Amino acid sequence: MNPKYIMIGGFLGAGKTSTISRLAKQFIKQGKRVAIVTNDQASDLVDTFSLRSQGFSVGEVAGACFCCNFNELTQTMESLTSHSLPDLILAEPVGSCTDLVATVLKPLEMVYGMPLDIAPYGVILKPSHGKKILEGKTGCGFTPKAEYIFKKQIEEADFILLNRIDELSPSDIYNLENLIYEKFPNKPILKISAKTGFGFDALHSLYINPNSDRSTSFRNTSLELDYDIYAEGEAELGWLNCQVEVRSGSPFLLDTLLVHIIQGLGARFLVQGFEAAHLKTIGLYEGFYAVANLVSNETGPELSLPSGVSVPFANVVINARVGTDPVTLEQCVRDQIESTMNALDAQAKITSLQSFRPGRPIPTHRIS
Ligand SMILES: Nc1nc2c(ncn2[C@@H]2O[C@H](COP(=O)(O)OP(=O)(O)O)[C@@H](O)[C@H]2O)c(=O)[nH]1
Ligand SMILES: [Mg+2]
Repeated sequence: MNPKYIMIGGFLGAGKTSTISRLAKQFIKQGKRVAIVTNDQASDLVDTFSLRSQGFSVGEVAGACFCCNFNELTQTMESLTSHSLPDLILAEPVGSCTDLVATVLKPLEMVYGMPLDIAPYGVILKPSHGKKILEGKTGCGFTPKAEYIFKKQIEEADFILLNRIDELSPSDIYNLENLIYEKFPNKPILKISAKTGFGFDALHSLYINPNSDRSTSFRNTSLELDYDIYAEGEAELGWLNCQVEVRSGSPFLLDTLLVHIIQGLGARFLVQGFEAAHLKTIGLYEGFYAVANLVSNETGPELSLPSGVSVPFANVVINARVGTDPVTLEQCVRDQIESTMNALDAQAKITSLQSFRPGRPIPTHRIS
């Protein structure tokens, strides 16, 4: 049997990492060998730290997206498969990328030598931004060019994963489903919650059921994409990854540290009118770890993986994708770190920091 390549797309903060983690656990429980590939425009990716902390075998493609760094994607897969061949490779592309069928899935199938069984492409719809963008409401937080990417991601999906079902009322679900049917007729929708596990049996069987493979309507979408709008939409987001060492004379709660950072950053962006696409942070100390997130200006901070521990030191990784320029973003993050240190009576040393706008996507291959 060839390894199955399952790529799960979706906008920043849609729930890709949470879905991959839950699916991986489900597959491992069944005795399957699973490898995960993460991806970011820079190094110091919270998702990689978080998935590795959960015990998964993870390879990271850093510095450019899968589409523009296709050879590194294949090399990473080869290094993950060199000792023993996994049954499944779960891959998470960058949340601001689209055109992934033409630039990743088709090249994997047609150019790459490794025999892979490529699963239908599921894209997660993020309700907080999805509702406003699909309704065509102006002032939803992102510009029309960034919204263009969001819609193109959904358009190229073989099926849509409507996530965070645990938070939606029956009428929210009804309205969102109708909006999706209206804009993307005939696109299958699967309702899931990566938090509670709702819908995961159906998702799991979709991936292992041979009838859902290429013999069906798999990847018949030929996406028409304006790369100028795509590039400008991506470049409207400021991108920041940093690592910080935090220490204090008296132990502090790791969870409180992370929530304070995320909450404070969220408040700064809200006040200044910068839309937060996704803020996430992980804190690590001697085998303990905690993760906190914020996925839009309207949702509060969430301690997604609590640690419950008090620590004298923590290595903290912060990733922020926000609708503002990188210089302002960096200043906000530096100010917030300082204010959190004052609140917790701790000291911080920033050991690495990258802040930039994503460059124009130039795919290694494009097979339309
Ligand atoms: N309530 C709820 N939260 C979720 C769900 N899926 C993901 N989240 C949260 O949404 C945030 C972003 O999730 P993540 O998987 O990192 O998104 P990604 O950027 O697409 O990889 C995290 O705080 C998750 O805990 C869900 O189904 N329900
Ligand atoms: Mg992620």
